[in-house]
Amino acid sequence: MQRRAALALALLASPFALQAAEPVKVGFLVKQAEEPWFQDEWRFAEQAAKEKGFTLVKIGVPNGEKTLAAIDNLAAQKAVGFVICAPDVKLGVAINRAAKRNNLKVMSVDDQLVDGGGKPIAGIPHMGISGYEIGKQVGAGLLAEIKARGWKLDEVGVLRVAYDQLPTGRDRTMGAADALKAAGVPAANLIDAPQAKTDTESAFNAANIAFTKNAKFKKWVAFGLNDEAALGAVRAAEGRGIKADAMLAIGIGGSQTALNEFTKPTPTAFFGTVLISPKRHGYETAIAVYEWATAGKTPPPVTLTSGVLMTRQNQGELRKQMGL
Ligand code: FCA
Repeated sequence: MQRRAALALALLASPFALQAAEPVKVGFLVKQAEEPWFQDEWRFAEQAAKEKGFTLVKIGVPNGEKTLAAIDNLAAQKAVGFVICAPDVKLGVAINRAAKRNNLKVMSVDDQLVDGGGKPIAGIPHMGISGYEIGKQVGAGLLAEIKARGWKLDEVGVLRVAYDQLPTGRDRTMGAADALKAAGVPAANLIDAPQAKTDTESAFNAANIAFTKNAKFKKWVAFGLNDEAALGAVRAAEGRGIKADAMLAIGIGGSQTALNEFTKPTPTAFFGTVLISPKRHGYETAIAVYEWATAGKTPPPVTLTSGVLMTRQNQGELRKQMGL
């Protein structure tokens, strides 16, 4: 009798046993899949998946509609959760709701999700960079090179390629602007160039307008929230005949966008970048969501990572040190 009961139980349990044998799925949703930074994050998240034995589902989510569709898609695939860098942080409430409805764990990476009032959403763990501090490193790097070139602070135009609707974007570029102002760059030399998106083309367009309006400056420094922003400014300057001897830009990232510039035989005005870690952001967040869903280990509410200035000279060494 007892044996029969045990058999019946085993039979009952078997559909679950079958399900458990299927690999656990974790989503990784990014706003700009074509950007090298996000390719790197995906690569390191894949590494995590391989090591821990789960399946990574990578989806590009360029807008709100695609984001919500991707979450439904993950639910249909029986994923346990996802990491997301959303196309608009104000989608936070909708993303949280969709995740909860589908019983999916959600963690944000790079861009922290906010509610309607702009406040981070409690219950969505986040890993991002220390935006303001890293911005200050950009500023310090520019100042050191301004000094090395013997430029006077008051003759230099400062181009801030701005994407202020994204808090980390604003923090980063404000950190750089504050560092330059604190060192004595006149506030009037600071020119904002608002970009419509966070890619090179948008930065190029924004910078072009700013250069046209401020032709009085013959020397420029530029920065933005990422390497693409800084690069857009460099390309726009080149188009107007402002070359590496009169222009200096430092980005944030250190992925292929920056490396391509560093490997050109003749140095461009893309002087450097603050190298941040796609390895930590991709690998650690993917594992965090996996362990949260499968072992009940809640990730810390906020983790902020640091960066280090990378130039043509130290790129090889630095990337090696960071395991890239
Ligand atoms: C934001 C930017 C990306 C990258 C990331 C760390 O999402 O748009 O380019 O800098 O933060």
